[in-house]
Amino acid sequence: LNDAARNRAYRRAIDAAVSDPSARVLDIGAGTGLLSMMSARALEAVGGEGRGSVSACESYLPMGKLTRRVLRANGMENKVKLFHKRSDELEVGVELDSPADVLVSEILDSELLGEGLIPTLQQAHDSLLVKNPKTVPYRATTYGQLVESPFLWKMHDLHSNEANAADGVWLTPDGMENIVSVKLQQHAMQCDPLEDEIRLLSEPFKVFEFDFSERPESQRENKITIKTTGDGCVHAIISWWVLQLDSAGSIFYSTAPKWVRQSSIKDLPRCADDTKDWCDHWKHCVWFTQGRGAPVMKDQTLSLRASHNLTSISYQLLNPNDEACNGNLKADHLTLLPERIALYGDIYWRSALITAIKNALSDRSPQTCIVADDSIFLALLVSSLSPSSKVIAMFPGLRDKGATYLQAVAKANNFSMDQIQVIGKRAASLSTDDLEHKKINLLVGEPFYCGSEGMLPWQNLRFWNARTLFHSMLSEDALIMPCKGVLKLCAMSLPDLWKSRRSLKDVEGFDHLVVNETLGACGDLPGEQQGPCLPYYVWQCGYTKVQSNTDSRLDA
Ligand SMILES: *[C@@H]1O[C@H](CO)[C@@H](O)[C@H](O)[C@H]1NC(C)=O
Ligand SMILES: *[C@@H]1O[C@H](CO)[C@@H](O)[C@H](O)[C@H]1NC(C)=O
Ligand SMILES: CC(=O)N[C@H]1CO[C@H](CO)[C@@H](O)[C@@H]1O
Repeated sequence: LNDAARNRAYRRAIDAAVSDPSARVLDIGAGTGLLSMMSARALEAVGGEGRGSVSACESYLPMGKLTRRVLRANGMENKVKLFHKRSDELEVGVELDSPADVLVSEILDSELLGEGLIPTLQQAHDSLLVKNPKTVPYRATTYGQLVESPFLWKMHDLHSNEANAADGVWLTPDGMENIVSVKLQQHAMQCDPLEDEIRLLSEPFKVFEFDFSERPESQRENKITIKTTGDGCVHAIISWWVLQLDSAGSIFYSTAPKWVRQSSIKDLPRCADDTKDWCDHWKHCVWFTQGRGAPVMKDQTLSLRASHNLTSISYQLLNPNDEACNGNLKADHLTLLPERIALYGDIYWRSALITAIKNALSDRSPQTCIVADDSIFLALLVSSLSPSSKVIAMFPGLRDKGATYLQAVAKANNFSMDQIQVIGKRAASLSTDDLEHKKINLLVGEPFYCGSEGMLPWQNLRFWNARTLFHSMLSEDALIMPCKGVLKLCAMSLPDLWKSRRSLKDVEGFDHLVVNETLGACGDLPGEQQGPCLPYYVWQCGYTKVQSNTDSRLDA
């Protein structure tokens, strides 16, 4: 809603599409009702009041209530018919008097398809729309570009990075290179901050086109021939999309990276105007190529197979050098987020943990060690460094998958599963029976809780909570690692992020004051509604500047 370029583009395209006074407009996924109100206003402008109609559906009830408040605030409650339903629960003859001849919608995510664009369009074309309806947007096109980027490589190739660390610990032993990996999917990420680190290895290429005025196929495949523009190693495919909003082809909106928006490559429509703001709601997508990536030479011709199903687009580089990617992942396979793969391959982080555990084990041999969290790294490390210890892995998130994984890598790391017990429950459910009435000598954690990724940093104080719960089971000289947590704060200027979340007033002529409390906007709000705490990687926040010293701390 704060994306003025998007709003303006929709407004212009809706004004162009709603040209017939008897138009029946359908808005799927109404949100605050902005597109419906734009349609109702366009209808009035062509004298369609009382003749045409605007119907909207919003299935998420709290949002639907907000839609109603916004409609009321703008005197539109009688001009837009709102249904708290999914579009596939609407019927012509029940909610709709007749099939709609204009479809307006904005159900797009960074990857384009993730919010169900295809099934929604299919059902709308089958049941809710006339033949050859007008649609806003008119068309979406996805693009990709081959890049070399050590930063992105570290986010998925754990095996090679672990080999470089040469510390003898193998989360991904030889022959099991993919046993810990990122999900084989597009990962939404702001790529502009990587601009100086990325080497482009091809021009942007077109991947798929989606015409909203036709019933889309459920799946398609496209074999793309790409000429490389430099020597290097293809670590990833970065992709984005461009919307053509009007049928005439004069209104565009693009989520392309900065380097594409700034160069004027022919065939690539530029943004309607180049004032597009940084945005948090649509990022670029990164598809990691397998393993070390595909080495290429300048002017080489590569084949890329792109395919999509109902909800996502995937790629396969058909290159003799590309390490074959085995789609059939085994049961012992673990998928982690790219940021965690990068951490597990980080030589400094590894050596800090290895040193801490070696120190803890040096002056005695602990009999009972608890891994309080989901750390496969620590479970493997303690077992392998101290064969005489009993290791109890809580693995509250990984559970059996964690046990199966440890079993698979045990031999390569020289430990035996006999010394490991995986509990697979929360800390509170550990009993003295599990410990065979022995005391805990070593309590460790990274901390890492599977499923808590992307939460606020203090969620990791859960380790402290576990330590408190285990208190009576700890031996007198028990060692706890980490022994201390320091939560640091600093004030920052984040103008891009702030702008993208600032409270709303007028959006293309429609009063949105009523939404800012519900949607949790920043700025100008009374006291405690101000400053919602949201988890973000700072490097993903656009422009940033540190505004205070970084020594402010809260000790735990
Ligand atoms: C589409 O493909 C992705 C990636 O291959 C897969 O994860 C997803 O389950 C598939 N979705 C459907 C609806 O088939
Ligand atoms: C593996 O563990 C055994 C038994 O503790 C030990 O004798 C051996 O040296 C270890 N091997 C390696 C390569 O660490
Ligand atoms: C800054 C701003 O527009 N604040 C508004 C947020 O929403 C409340 C409730 O509708 C309004 O009273 C504020 O004026």
